[in-house]
Amino acid sequence: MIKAYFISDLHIGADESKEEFEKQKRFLKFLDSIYNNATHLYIVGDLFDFWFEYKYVIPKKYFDFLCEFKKLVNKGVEIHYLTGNHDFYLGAFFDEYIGIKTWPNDYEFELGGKKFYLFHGDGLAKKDTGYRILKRILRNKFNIRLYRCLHPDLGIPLARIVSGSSRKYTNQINSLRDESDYIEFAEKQFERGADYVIMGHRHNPLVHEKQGCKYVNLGDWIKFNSYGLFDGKDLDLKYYKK
Ligand SMILES: [Mn+2]
Repeated sequence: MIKAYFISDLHIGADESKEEFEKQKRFLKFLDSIYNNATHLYIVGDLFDFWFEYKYVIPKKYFDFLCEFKKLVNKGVEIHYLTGNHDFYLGAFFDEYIGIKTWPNDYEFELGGKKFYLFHGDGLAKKDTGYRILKRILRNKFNIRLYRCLHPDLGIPLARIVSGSSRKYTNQINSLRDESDYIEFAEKQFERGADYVIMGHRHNPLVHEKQGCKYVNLGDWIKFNSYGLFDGKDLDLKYYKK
């Protein structure tokens, strides 16, 4: 029996607020609630508000979540993690130490006879030229190596500032509430043969259907606590309630 869960845009570790703490608790409960039936878990980007992989250290803030994922993997749940614009550099840590497969861009696969296309969705909006340039800089190998030279006690807080302003910028683009670029992109994937297109980044849960194909935007866990669930027959957008 297939129970595949899809989540995105949790932005764990965004700040020190009470809301952030509540969100983290909520998400840990969610992970606990799927422990008994999940077969797959797909993280479609921006799980952490900031993840950058150093050679020797990992941020202690995320320890609880990494343990939960390890528990799921040990139980036999297959976990995939696509990079978002906030966790843009996932190194070998996830695969080597937790058993999570990471994908730097999009990821296509077949499950239960259906073709899935997954992508975080950053840089898709035509108005988002600024970000597309930034993405090239952030993902440049030389720049990554340069950033790694910073001590994590400096590098992580610095990245948090950048990450915070990037969140504000994305919110601005998203607040236009123009879904047309995303729908157009999803329909292109339908034409290429995808049954299901799943994205995030918009922080706005959405289901768009066309000729038996479905585009689901996963929303976020800041406002909506939304997630996708594929039970082997159909894909639905759901909302987690305690
Ligand atoms: Mn995003």
